[in-house]
Amino acid sequence: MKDVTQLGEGWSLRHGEELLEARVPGCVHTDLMAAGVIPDPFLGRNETEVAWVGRRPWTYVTRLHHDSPHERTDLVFDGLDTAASVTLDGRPVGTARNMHRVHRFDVTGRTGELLVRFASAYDEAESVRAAVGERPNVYPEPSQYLRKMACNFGWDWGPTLVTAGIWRPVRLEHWSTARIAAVRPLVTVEAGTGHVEVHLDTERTALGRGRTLRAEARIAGVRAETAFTGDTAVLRLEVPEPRLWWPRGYGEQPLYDLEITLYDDEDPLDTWHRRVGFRTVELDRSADEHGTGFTLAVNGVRIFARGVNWIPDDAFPSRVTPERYRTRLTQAADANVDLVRVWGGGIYEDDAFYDTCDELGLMVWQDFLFACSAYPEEQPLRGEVEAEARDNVVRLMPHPSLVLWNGNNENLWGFRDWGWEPTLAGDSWGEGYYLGLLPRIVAELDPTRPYTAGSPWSGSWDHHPNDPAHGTHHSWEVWNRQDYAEYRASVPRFVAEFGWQAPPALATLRRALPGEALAPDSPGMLHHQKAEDGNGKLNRGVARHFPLPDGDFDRWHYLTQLVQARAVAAGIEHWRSHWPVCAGTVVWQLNDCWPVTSWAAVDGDGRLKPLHHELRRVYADRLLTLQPDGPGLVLAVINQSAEPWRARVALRRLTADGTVLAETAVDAEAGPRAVLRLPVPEDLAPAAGSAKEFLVADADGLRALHFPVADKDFGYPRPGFDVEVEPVPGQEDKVDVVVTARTLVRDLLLQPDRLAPAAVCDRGPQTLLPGERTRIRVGGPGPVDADAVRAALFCVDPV
Ligand code: BMA
Repeated sequence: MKDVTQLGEGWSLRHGEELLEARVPGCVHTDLMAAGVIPDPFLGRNETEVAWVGRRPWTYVTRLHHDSPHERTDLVFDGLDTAASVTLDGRPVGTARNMHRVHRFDVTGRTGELLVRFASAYDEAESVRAAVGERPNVYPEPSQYLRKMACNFGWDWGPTLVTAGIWRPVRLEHWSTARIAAVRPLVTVEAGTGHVEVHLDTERTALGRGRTLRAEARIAGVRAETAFTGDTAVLRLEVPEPRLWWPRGYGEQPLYDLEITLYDDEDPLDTWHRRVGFRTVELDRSADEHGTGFTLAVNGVRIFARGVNWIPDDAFPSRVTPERYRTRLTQAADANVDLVRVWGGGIYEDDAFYDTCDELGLMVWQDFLFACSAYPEEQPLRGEVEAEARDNVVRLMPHPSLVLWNGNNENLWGFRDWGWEPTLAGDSWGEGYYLGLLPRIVAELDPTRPYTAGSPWSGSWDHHPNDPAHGTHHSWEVWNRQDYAEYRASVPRFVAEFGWQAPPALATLRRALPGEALAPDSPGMLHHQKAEDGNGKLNRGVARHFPLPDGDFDRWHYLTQLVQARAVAAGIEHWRSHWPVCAGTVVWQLNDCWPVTSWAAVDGDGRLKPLHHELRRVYADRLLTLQPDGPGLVLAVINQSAEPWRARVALRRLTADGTVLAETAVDAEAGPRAVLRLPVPEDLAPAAGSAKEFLVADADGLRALHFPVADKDFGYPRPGFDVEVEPVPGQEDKVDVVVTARTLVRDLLLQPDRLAPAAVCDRGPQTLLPGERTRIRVGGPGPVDADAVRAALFCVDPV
């Protein structure tokens, strides 16, 4: 039987004459930090100070002892970042130039000093650039000339910290006769029967060649076996009436253990195990009267995808543990998200990411790793791209959560719109990957899953790649140049990216910018804002709705966070109200990779921004929203559950002081997974341009509001409310904050980290009418009284 030894211990990093203790998996930056050689690059402006690290070669060293009776010993690196040469006892073992591949080197009978020498990623990229010629890139960095996480070179939310290191586990595998090289389970469901077609690839030693071996597969009490003499075998299993795997909110997530064993006579040589799930997935891209759709269907149920974009959770991805993946993905699930798009400027994530998505019922859309630049198709890149795609398609395809492969991020769009086409003047730029190589690999290895060439992509060059009427669309004009209300100007078929920035939680800023007198433009705040004119866009976004606070950082912070939440909600409420024409929204972005002002809903320290709470509301199965529609208003009753929603909707036209001017109740029934759009009766709609009236719709504990004018023009009263702090019986680490409104209180928000850095609460912005009361549960605030709570509460205030 194959025998595996992990090689995580006993590594050192050479730093001049010194040998520093090294972590494997890890990277140079984290080792240098642990040794006190560099400060934490995430704090203050240290990023700039440590830029030299990425410009140097680095060497990792350990001693390799092994003594095995097996015929073969392989040294297997799950991830080398990036340009590496490996030697053992002074003699070459192999080289690597791709962070996204597994490297396996035959080291049979060899021991001694093991060195892994990394060239600077810049040197490697620049030498490839010199060989293949320069290509356009949105960022002034050479990220497209080597196969390394692109955002490592900096992004509009990420630091430039160019890493090197053994970033995934390394081990020795000792084996004889044959080993399992790859297993590809093709899982399908037909007429209630589950089919698993297992494609097995093996590697044999010289002695094992030509020998008759036996492979056995087991799942759910069903067994198949086959004897074979070549390198490959196919086993077919039929599972009668398997329980189906569903996205969360649609059903359960049953997972089945699939076990493969390779035998030589009765002796097991190698085994493989994964959990798989039974479900079908289709992507409907048929043409209709609106253009070309883009609708996912799982087990035949068509789905409005409630998505978020995922970026690497740490600028040093080797630090992300399975527990951290679980925490972050649980935060997504808590926000009623059902789809996570792994964005192409990052990595193929660790298995723990996809395991967690399988369990939580989060559908995964996986980009191939190409983002925002023109990628050469010449060698040595072409071969690396092919090898990396094969490795990762095979690794990820057992996961039922994986529903879609996507060729790239924004490169088809960039070619057409961002001046690349003329600059390239016929040079290769990646089209051959997205429209040729990658779909061929997916069709060959993973034919049960859909592939789309890019995001955005209209389906063909017949339409502009970002045409909202065809396929996927990225909606960035609004954040860049317009008011968030402009999201309502179009109904794209699928919004794969859109978003709005806000600063992280205050406690995150205080930790990241120690000692700084915080201001929107204080040095650390500007350093931790990477977007082009980011603060200008933030300020203009606020100023369209509120007087821009002058010299009041806390209010600026509240308003920017509030506008972020409102903006994203405005987009989602509008687009969901147009299901099934629009079949999904994928918010840019769920998470951050360090403490930064960004589009994220969860900040770099894992704290929730108000947007996270808003997502929970607007991504819930049931959503009530009021939408402008021509000269009037529409009440959209949105129901994504399998049951009809029979709602009695109370509509009230109110004045700013709470006087009811008109009211009515309408019975509305939205069918299963359907939207009902009802015109608001004319006498209920507040007069256009009125600074005094607004409309409230309430049903089943949900509320929708419509104010005819911007907040700065509305006649809000000075907000008045009472605050009480109540203990929570039996839960000493929690309190309830009870707020009772004496006036209209708009967008009341508790920022729990102001009470204690680790405190959390269960509510985002909420609007109370005079006399209404809300209860906000706070976890971990420590001893607090009403005054402390008041200092952490914000709301819209006319002065
Ligand atoms: C999209 C993404 C990222 C970027 C984001 C915000 O284009 O694909 O490249 O971070 O917008 O600008």
